[in-house]
Amino acid sequence: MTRLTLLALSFAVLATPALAQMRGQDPFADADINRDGQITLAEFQASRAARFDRLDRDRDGVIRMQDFPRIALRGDRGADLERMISAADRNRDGALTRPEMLASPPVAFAMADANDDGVLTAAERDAARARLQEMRSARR
Ligand SMILES: [Ca+2]
Ligand SMILES: [Ca+2]
Ligand SMILES: [Ca+2]
Repeated sequence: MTRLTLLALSFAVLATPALAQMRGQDPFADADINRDGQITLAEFQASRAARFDRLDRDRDGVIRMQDFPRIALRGDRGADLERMISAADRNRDGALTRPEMLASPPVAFAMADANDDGVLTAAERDAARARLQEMRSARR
């Protein structure tokens, strides 16, 4: 897989209407937990755990395609969610557990961390968002 494909995958779930309550389509929106303007890997992982909890709407500890109403999964969006689940679903049972999600590589973080110092600055996040916009418009 190309790096761009991996980035697209990691952003994919954010495009689902089931996540409409989340801010926009920005995987870093809620990640700066201590509000110092930078996102560490630990903060990013914590925000992924929170995202899992939001996706696991019936609180059974797993995310499945069946958790989402069909209307939320029309067209590309269903495919995007399916790709996200299968990318992290280590034991291939079609369900994504919290440990599975947290154990999957933090691709969005790695892609955005341009200088590989383990911290995302605002500038690095802006650059990642710009790349995402480019990919989205290229897909249309
Ligand atoms: Ca921070
Ligand atoms: Ca699984
Ligand atoms: Ca960095």
